[in-house]
Amino acid sequence: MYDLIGDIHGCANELKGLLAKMDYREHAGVWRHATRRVIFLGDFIDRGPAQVEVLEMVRAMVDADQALTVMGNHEFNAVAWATPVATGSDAYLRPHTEDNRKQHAKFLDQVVEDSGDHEKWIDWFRGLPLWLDLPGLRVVHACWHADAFADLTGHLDELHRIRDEAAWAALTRKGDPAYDALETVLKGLEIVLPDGVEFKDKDGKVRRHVRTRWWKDHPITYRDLAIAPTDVIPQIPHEPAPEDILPGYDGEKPVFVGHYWMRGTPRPLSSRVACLDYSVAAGGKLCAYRWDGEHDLVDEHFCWVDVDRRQTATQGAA
Ligand SMILES: [Mn+2]
Repeated sequence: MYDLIGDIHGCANELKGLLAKMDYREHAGVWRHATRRVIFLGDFIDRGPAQVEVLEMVRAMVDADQALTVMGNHEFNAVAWATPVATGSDAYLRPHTEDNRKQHAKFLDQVVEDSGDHEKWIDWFRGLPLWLDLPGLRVVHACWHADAFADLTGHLDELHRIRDEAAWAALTRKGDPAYDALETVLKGLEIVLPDGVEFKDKDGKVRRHVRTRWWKDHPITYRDLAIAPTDVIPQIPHEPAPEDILPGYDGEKPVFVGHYWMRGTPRPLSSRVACLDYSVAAGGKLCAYRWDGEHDLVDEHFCWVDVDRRQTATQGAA
């Protein structure tokens, strides 16, 4: 059976604490459990103090057949940042703007940009699958969306890994259907707000799209669907959203996601959907779900550790 672990973002001490709490033990650099394996939900890097250590722990478990993983949007962006648009070009699939560098700066510092280690980890990120459809459960970083998967399939191999350079170019090209599909799967489903409705995000940028609670059933209003800061929610109308706007979730198997910066006490989003990202790099929790084969998810199978504030502060200052 599997223990699923949400977004880690460089919080290595919390990862060790969570694995130990679930009775995993380290032998010769590999964390193992007598009878269980881990599935990681992606977003290993950016923000936190010990990103390379997290990567080493995760990769050692994957290489020793003790864990599976999917790609997070931060690993996708890291590859695009490090990949020139053409050989010898100084333009990259993810433009080297000040904002993009700022988001990625801690990783680039910790791994040392353009070092052999940087190249090694980028190569490893390239081989991570976008989703896993396993007997009894499903795993994806942000949104399980059959139409988006169909738009991506031509760019992926049979294990849902991004196939080649041409595929990376298509997935980072705005306007390409595969770009939108990738955004949905790794960053979440966004919808256009009704005519005339807009809001300012935390950076003061005017937004006409909002992230959605894609797992909700119809009928539902725009406000109930929106994932937005508390002060923004009142600006989003209680107007019914069009019926075809959400994929819905067929509920055939439970699906596990990360990505959504949840707060509070971990519990399922619905009987078949659980988010395991509880904002560890922003002072929250590192969260797992101990899956025993059940079809309906239960509160009691969540397991978490609180952020190690003392260690984060010390390493953050270093
Ligand atoms: Mn994410």
